[in-house]
Amino acid sequence: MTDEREPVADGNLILILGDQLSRNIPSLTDADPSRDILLMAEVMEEASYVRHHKKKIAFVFSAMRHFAQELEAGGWRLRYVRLDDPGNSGSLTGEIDRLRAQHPLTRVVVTEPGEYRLKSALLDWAEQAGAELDLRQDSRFLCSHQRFRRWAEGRKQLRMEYFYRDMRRETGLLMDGGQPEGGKWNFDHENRKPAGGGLFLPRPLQTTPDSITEEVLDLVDARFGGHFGTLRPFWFAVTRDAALEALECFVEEALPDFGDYQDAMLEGERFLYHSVLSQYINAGLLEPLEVCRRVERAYFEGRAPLNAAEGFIRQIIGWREYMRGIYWLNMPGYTDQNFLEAARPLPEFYWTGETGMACLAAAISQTRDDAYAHHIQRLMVTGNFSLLAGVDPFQVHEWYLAVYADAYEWVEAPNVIGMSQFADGGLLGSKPYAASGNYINKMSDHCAGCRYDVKRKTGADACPFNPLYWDFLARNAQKLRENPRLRHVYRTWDRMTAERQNEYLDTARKVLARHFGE
Ligand code: FAD
Ligand code: DLZ
Ligand code: SF4
Repeated sequence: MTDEREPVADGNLILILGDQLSRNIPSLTDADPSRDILLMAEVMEEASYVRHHKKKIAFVFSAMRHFAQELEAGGWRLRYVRLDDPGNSGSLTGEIDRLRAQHPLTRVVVTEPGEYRLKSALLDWAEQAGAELDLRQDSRFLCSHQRFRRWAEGRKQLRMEYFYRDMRRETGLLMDGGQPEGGKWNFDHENRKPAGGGLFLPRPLQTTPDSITEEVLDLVDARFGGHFGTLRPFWFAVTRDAALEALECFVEEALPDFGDYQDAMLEGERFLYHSVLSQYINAGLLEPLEVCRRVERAYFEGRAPLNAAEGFIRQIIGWREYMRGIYWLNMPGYTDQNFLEAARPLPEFYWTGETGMACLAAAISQTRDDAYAHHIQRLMVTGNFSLLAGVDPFQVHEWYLAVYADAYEWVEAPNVIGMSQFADGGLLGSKPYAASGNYINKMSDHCAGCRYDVKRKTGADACPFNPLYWDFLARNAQKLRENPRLRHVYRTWDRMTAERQNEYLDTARKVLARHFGE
């Protein structure tokens, strides 16, 4: 897949990143196949800036190789650099240099990288090399950085709901003239059903690896064997066609119940009614808007209820766009925030799943096996535990960035630093997502099989989330007590006897000692 034809000087060098696997990216739309040379490169720097899950690396490399094959079949001049190619420089800028040494192309065209880190590296490189770098806005997103900045300017508080309504108006999705379909913007109060036994549980589409993927799996096994996660069985889609099949499978089988059971968790059921499409959308195999239009169509054809279609579309044109806006508005520096001054190290069991807490063991072991956990597991189980225990948010952020197949900093960091760990002090969310074991018990069946007792608040058998919840509130009272959404819980704390408070704090101390060796 290496272009060895005559040197070219008058075209552009177009760099396509591993999460830009779409023909609609702006760096390709006006490209000239007869003059321009495309560059795609598997490089150690991208594969190891965090120790990505093995399945994530395999997914990205295999999807890159399949996309490169499509481009070549479409007549493009493409240099594809494999990780183990002799001479691979190890970095994307190094690969640009190597290609320019052979073809003295003056202009480098790139669709803007999703991560600040890589955008800065490319800008630094261009300055040092004296090269012309044409960075183009990523048109796969609905809201540009400028547009988000304008929206945010002058607002005392940034809240997703108002941003989302603008996106609905702008896209026309689920709109009835100027009004939201069904008369309401948001049907979330219908979306909090716990799952029970006897439900029909669909499975996301599972694809059998072809020879390209098998070769990548062997490479990942050999080169990244020490990284977190189980590599085989590998079942992700790695082409646009297969990702479209996965979308159809979701719309047909899971979408109708997506809304009702969005917050539910069930032992042994990893996906419930979630779409498991985020890795495909983030890598470019699916376009966010086409996914939303498909879901809207299912609603108008009577194949999915409004609470499901609206809930799903809100996640994409609302949360996903909003998270990206927050990230670029606050970088650099957003990932270093630590409003609650949390300083404990990430517990070892986040890497092994070896813990007696059944909810955490389930979330972490499926993360290890599938590089996937759904939103409520990420937010209310692994995220909630590290928040309550006071784990350093940067370590939590690095864990999330490494372990999920859909993890890129632009979407992961606002979810972790902002939404889950409240490390930005409330820029993104109005209160911390802190909860005792009661929430997990209500939304899941994990507690029934747990060695801890969710009903016990203190003592050796108490569910650790219970004492940690009060310890978190007591520890952070100075910073959180005046939060209007927490006043009632502080009133409950204040009404407890000093003896009861001490029982909570004492049990919390023992839990922390057990997990952090304090
Ligand atoms: P579904 O439940 O089927 O939702 C549909 C789609 O909506 C998703 O595919 C995704 O594109 C979008 N979406 C839903 N929630 C969010 C959200 N909060 N932010 C952005 N998009 C959203 N999502 C990532 O894509 N990458 C991450 O690295 C990531 N890290 C997260 C870390 C934490 C602590 C939390 C709480 C959430 C994180 N999310 C992340 C958001 C969300 O959990 C995942 O998008 C979702 O679980 C992916 O599974 P799914 O495709 O089955 O989603
Ligand atoms: C995630 C990833 C990995 C594992 N490897 C590569 C790679 O070798 N080459 C590449 O171009 N992209 C890779 N990616 C995706 C990039 O990390 C991603 O483009 C940046 O983080 C910007 O979002
Ligand atoms: Fe999790 Fe507590 Fe329930 Fe155990 S009892 S599963 S630790 S919430």
